[in-house]
Amino acid sequence: MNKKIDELSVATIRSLCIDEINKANSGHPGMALGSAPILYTLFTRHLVADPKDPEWFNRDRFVLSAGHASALLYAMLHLSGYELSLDDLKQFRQLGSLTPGHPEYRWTKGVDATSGPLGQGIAQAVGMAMAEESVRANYPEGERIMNHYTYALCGDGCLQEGISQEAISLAGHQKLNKLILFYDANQVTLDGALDLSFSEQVKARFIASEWNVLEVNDGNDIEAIDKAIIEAKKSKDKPSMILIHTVIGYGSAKQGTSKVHGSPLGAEDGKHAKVEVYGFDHDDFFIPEEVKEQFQNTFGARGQKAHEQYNKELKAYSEKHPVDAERFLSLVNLDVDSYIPSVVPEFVAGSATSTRVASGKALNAFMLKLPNLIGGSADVAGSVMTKIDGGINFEPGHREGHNINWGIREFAMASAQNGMLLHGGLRTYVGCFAVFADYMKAAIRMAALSHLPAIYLFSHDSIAVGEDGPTHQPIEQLAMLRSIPNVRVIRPCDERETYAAWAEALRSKKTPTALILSRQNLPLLEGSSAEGLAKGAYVVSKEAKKAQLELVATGSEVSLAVEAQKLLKEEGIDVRVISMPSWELFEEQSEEYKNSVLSLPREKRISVEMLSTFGWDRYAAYHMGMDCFGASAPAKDVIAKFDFTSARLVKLAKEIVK
Ligand SMILES: Cc1ncc(C[n+]2csc(CCOP(=O)(O)OP(=O)(O)O)c2C)c(N)n1
Repeated sequence: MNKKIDELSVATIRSLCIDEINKANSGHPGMALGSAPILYTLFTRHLVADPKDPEWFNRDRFVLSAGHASALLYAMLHLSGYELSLDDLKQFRQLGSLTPGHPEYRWTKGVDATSGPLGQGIAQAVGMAMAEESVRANYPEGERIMNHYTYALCGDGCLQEGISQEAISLAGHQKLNKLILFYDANQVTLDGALDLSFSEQVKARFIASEWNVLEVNDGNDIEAIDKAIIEAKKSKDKPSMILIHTVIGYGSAKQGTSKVHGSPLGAEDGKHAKVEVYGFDHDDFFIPEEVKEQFQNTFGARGQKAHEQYNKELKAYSEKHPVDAERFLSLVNLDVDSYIPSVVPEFVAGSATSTRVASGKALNAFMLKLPNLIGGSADVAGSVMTKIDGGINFEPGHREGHNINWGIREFAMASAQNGMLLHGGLRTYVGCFAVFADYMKAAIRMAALSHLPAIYLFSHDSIAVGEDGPTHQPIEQLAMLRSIPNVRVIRPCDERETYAAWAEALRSKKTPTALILSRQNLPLLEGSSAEGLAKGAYVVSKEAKKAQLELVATGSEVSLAVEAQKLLKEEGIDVRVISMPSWELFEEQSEEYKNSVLSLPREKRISVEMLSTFGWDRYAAYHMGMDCFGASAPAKDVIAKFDFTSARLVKLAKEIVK
């Protein structure tokens, strides 16, 4: 090991960080400067990835959980030979640049995860490590095609967030020994010293969560960091946390204080740090040739060699296991269409099933065809119907299992699902009661922002939950989900629509889907249609001659609207019933189609959904919904209390027609 080149390289990285942030006059130098030796050691001595093929499937994954230290990641990616030029670094945080404020997946090559909302990166890394295990275990001799580490870097902030503990606890339980987390312990956060708000024994917490814990006393000691990583890689049955004592803003006159957390050093302090502390007296954005060579000779050469070796191995593997290799490649490329049956099964006329049970059946039907489907729930598998029948649990010793017991950790579950999808090779789903979608909201937003086809199964979708009462009865959750860009919400009305909703969710490549499922039985509707569901809304029960009104309903309320239609007919009022399981799918249709379904003016339309009416104004002028919390009682009594009946709908319709 050449100490001189190590020091020069770290000085270069730190100087680049200072320059990026100074030029942008915005950014977070604190952690970037403190953590530079950690990432330098990781990239030049351990991380296996190929900058020429950033998506290479068997690369090590790296998540910058402390996404605010993005300037450091960009400097690393540039030096490591990714498609990120010096000009890109000079455009740090500018409109349209490849170097946005926080790292964005699918935007900057080499960025393995979108990060910045603190804590979520840890859970994403846990998901990646789970995916790595799952993919490997689901192929014969899987270690030949899937075998890598997952690394993440977090700070004090990530570990203060509650999600970190959910994720850490899960990772320890799952014995994810190929997960290595660096903790930049600089004892400072945005507002000041960490002891203003934190006095936890972090090491003890990790040990209690069944992690392997290592410590490096000097964050500038590259050999010590290297040694810790070597040790961590030897762990056989525990994830590893390497606690590294660093100095925030190392080199700045303000080092060690929160003043350097999120403000540029400025020219004077920048020069002081570079020249006086790092011994680096060069123009801004200067990179010495030796440093470029160092990265090529270490990170670059290692990645290239490993990738070439992998390609040979994959070729040999394909010869020995042609069918598995083909499956592997198509699933890695999210090429799942051929695995999704296009024929919709026959359903029993006159039957009634809750859509949660229908979802469980659909899941099991798809599972038989789609071999990489994996998921589970936050301890409500028996209620949300998330189990694969006869399937085994994903657990240490049974990584081939497809049923994940996430435990009661909704936020980490949703965030780790993001990690699994970022990793790739799998289709995933997670489930819980609809009311707890709130616990997952920030992770759902991240899925949407990261263009991940996550699937959420949200059951117990209205006040019809009954006895569990208002704490468990969703009201505003659908409005929340519908308000997130790039999220598809589907609330099917019966078994047929539920099956179709699952197919839609599985076909999605870049959009998360939330399936909203009932606890109570819903009749199979004569007019329900899989093609209609795919279009988001359709006429489920036509008017007799000329509609005077349109009833637009979703999920459990579609059958209620059909019943009201019959009653209205007896009173000489002709209405059309529209099933509208998904606003988002409907909005993707042509104007012509939309106008053919919603044919009357908005003033002649009633929305019917046993949830908040918030947002329904776009489609209807009148609403039958729930704009208050529910109540605890048997479902029929709750529904009676809030008068969610066809009689009320008939009354409202008559008033409007009058
Ligand atoms: C969920 C969330 N809350 C708040 C923030 C704003 N924020 C960004 S960095 C930071 C302080 C983080 O402290 P630490 O991890 O110690 O980072 P350092 O100060 O060492 O850069 C805060 C509060 C955020 N990005 N995410």
